[in-house]
Amino acid sequence: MLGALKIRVRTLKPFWFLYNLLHWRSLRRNRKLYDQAGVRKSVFGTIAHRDFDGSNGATPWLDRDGAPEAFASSADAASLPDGVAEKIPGWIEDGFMVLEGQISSELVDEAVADVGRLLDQGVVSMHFRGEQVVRDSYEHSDPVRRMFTDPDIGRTLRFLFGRPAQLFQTIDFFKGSEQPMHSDAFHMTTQPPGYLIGGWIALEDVRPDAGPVYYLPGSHRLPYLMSEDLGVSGSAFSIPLKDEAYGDRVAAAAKQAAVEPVDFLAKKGDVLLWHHNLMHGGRPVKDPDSTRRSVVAHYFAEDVICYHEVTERPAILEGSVPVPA
Ligand SMILES: O=C(O)CCC(=O)C(=O)O
Ligand SMILES: [Fe+2]
Repeated sequence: MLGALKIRVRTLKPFWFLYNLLHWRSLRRNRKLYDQAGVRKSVFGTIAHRDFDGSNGATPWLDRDGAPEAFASSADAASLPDGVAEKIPGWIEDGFMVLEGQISSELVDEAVADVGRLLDQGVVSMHFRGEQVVRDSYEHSDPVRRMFTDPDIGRTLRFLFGRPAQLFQTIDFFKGSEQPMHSDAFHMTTQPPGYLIGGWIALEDVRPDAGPVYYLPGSHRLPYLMSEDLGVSGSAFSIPLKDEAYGDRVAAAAKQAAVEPVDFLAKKGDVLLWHHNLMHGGRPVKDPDSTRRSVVAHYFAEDVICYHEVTERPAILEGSVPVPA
């Protein structure tokens, strides 16, 4: 009963307008960006893909036609960390890359111990999101921040975006997430689209029965699915619930494109970077006693509008940190 009421309140636009007003400090950066995008709306109101003029702005350079040639003639490729330039054609084609053993075992151990300490001290707490997770440990944990602001990762992100990256929103998982198939573009949206990259770090070796992350190579090149593709509509006061319609559309798009999922059997310290529109999810946890310690971050590029297409809310970027490149 209380749960249903909570869901109902969370669909009400006036509730979020007040919430956004309380976060005016972090939302005021959007005024300039909305003006540049020709959006004549309050930065405290709802925002969704249909509010933009359809031009979609500047597509990330590696998503444009001719990206392989643009990459081949890029002088900046010399700035990439060792071994990464060879992975760029795979990024263009498949929408992900793995930086094997990028984070040292010592730093991973430090981060795991530090999140444990933060939980014990009540600085962070468990949230239920299908599974128990810790949100935004990077805001409190120096080792977690050090993993995600690794300069090799920063240089790679800067190259992929063509702009500096900001670290935002981390989620620590203790067990497999079993997350339904999705692309982050629907949950954590940017305008122009394509300026968000998922960064996932294995904090232990991942066993096949522990609910590995999976991804669908090449699915990032399918059209972005936005609210107007779902056939759901809200009202002047409420935002529609979209999860079910979205899940159906994603499954249909993957089936039509005949792209098959690939499990990521990561080793401790491996980093997986995925494209904003790459379909991915978490496999079922077959062994209920298994753990799958991992932590994921969402990086966005500087000077883009960040919002949540699913809830039509602007993203509150409080706490986000620049990633040195
Ligand atoms: O760790 C997982 O299983 C998936 C996490 C994910 O999809 C995300 O955070 O965007
Ligand atoms: Fe995701």
